[in-house]
Amino acid sequence: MAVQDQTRAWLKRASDLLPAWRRIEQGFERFGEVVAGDRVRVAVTGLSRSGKTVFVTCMGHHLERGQGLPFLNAVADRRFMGAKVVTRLPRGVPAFPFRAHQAALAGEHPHWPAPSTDLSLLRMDLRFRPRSRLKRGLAEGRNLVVDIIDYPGEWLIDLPLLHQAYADWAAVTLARMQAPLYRLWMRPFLDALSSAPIEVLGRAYVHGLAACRDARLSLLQPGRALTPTALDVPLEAMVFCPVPPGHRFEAVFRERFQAYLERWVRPFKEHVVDSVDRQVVLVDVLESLNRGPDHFDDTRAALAMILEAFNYGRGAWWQRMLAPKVERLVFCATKADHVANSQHANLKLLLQDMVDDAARRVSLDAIPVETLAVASLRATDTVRTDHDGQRLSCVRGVLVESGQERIVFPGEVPPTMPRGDEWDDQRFDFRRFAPRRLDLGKPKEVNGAGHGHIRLDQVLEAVLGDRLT
Ligand SMILES: Nc1nc2c(ncn2[C@@H]2O[C@H](COP(=O)(O)OP(=O)(O)O)[C@@H](O)[C@H]2O)c(=O)[nH]1
Ligand SMILES: [Mg+2]
Repeated sequence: MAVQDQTRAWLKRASDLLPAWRRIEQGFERFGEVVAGDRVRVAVTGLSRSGKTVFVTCMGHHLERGQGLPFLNAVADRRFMGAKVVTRLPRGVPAFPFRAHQAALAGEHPHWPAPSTDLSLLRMDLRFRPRSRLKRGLAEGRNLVVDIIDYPGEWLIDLPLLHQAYADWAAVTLARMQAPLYRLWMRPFLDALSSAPIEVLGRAYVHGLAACRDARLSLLQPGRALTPTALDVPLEAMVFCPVPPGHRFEAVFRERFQAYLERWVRPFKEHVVDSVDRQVVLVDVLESLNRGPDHFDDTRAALAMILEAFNYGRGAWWQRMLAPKVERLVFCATKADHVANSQHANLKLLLQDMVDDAARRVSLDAIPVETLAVASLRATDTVRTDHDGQRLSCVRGVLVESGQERIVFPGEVPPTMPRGDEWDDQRFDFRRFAPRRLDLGKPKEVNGAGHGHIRLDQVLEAVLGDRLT
C-alpha cells in the first residue's frame, strides 16, 4: 500500500474508534456538575516516571481510610466522614486500576505499579460535615465528588505541537536530536535520514525516542509513539519524523503531523487538559540532580511546556462553566524519602527555583500556588551515622537493585540550581528503594505507626481543603 493510502486508512480507522477522552468528557457531564458545585476535577500532571500513578493510588488509599492525614483540616477537625471509590463510572470511561495498584503495594512482597499506558479516571466520593453552622443546618453531611485523571506523562509533551507548523517543529526537533544529549540515542535515525525507506526511518525514530525516554530525557514527540498500546493503530502509519525542508518524505510527514494533531492532541487538550480546575505538578527533582546539568535543563524545559498548556486563573462559576481554569496549583518534589528529612526544606526551595521562570511566564499570581517536598509512599527512614567524626543524615531502606536493606548517604540537596563546577559527579547519589508495604489493616491499627507518606495530607489540603469546609 502506498504510504499516503496507509495514512488515510489509519485515519479512517481512528475516526471509527471512540477516543477515550471523549467518553470521559461524556462521563463528566460538564455543565451540570459545575452548576451543582459539588465536584472537582484534579489533574495529576508530571513527566513520565515522576510518580503520578503511585501518588493517585496513595491519595485514594489514605482518603478511603480517612486516617494518617493530620494536615487535612477536615480530618483534623473531625469533620471528615469518609470516602468511597466510585466503581460505577459512566459507560466507556476507563477506571484507574486502583485496587490492582493498591494490592501491588500492599502485598506480601510489595512492588511499584507498572507504568500507565492509557488515560484513566479515579472517582472518589468524599463525605464531610461543613464547618459553618449555616451550611451544617442544611444537611448533616455533604458530598464532594473528586475526579482524578491519570495518563501517561508523555502525552503532555505533545501539547505545544498545537501551536506549531510541521516545518517549524521539524527544524527545532532535528536540531535537538543532533545536539549531544539526544544524538547519543538518535544516531541510527540520523543515519537513516538520507536514504532509508519510510518504514525503516519511522521505526528508527520510534526506537530512538524510546531509548531517550529510558535515559530519562523528556522532549520526545510524538508522545503517543511511546505508549503504543493506547493507539490500536499501526505505528508505521502514524509516526511522523522531523526531516529537513525538501526531504523526500516531507509531504507525508506533514500530513501525518496534521492528522495526529486533530485526532489525538486537540481532543486531549480540549476534553481533558482544558476541563480541570485543580492541578498537581509532580517533579522528580532528585532524579534530575542525579543525572546532571543537561538532564536538569531538559526537565526544566519540559515542565515549562506543560505549564504553558494549562490555563490558570480564577473566575465566577459561570465563567468557569464556559472556560474552566486551574484555580489551585501545587508543585511537588516527589520521592522526598530518597533523602533525609533535614534535606526537605532545600528540596522545596530547589523546586521553586526550577519552576520559577516558567511560573512567571504563565502568571500564576491570581491563584494560590503551593510547593511541597512529598513522598506518596515513604520507603525509607532517616538515620544519623558517624563518619570520620562527622554526623551524617542518611536514609535506610531496601534497595530495588539488590533487595537488601542498606543505609545510604544520598548527599545534600542544594537550595538553588547548581551552576558550573557545583555539578560534581560524586555529589549526588539517590537510589531507588523498594516500597514499604501499604497497610490494609483496620484504620485504628495504623495509628501511631507513622503515616507511611510525607506531606501527602498537605497536598490534599492545598488541592481540596477549600472544598471541604
Ligand atoms: N521512594 C519512593 N519512590 C517512589 C514514590 N513514588 C514513586 N516512586 C518511584 O517512581 C517510580 C515511578 O512512579 P509512577 O507513579 O509509576 O510514575 P508515573 O510515570 O509518573 O505514573 C515508581 O516505580 C517508584 O520506583 C515515593 O513516594 N517514594
Ligand atoms: Mg503513571
